[in-house]
Amino acid sequence: MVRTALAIAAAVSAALWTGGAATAERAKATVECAPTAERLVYDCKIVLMGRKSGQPLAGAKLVVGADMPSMPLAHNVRPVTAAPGEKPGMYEARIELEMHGEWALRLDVSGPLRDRLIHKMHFGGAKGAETDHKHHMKK
Ligand SMILES: [Cu+2]
Repeated sequence: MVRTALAIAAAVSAALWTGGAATAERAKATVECAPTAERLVYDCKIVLMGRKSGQPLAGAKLVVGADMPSMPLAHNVRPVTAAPGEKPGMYEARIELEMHGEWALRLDVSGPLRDRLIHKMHFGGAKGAETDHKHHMKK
């Protein structure tokens, strides 16, 4: 019985060791989103780079989600898979938001490395008092 307990302890420390050794490269991103002709639809250009190397991160799978930090659970924007852009490390995604305001884009990166980046940015408001609100039904 003692022997079993020792074996389990050894397995746990091995697992911790593997996790602790993860000094792998992470990702960083620049994001630019431009309005389209369609309301609340934006074309986003994302550049992925290695955080340490600064080198473009080509051949990644990038999934872009969006949420409003100020409104937890209020929105349900479907994540979209970005398409490769003009140059290595560039990606393009068309996102459809539900209202103007501050959004947090969630960039899920996989392929050459795995990472999740949260990128906060403000959308819309060019006309000032935008009151369009798909989910807030009270008027
Ligand atoms: Cu909202």
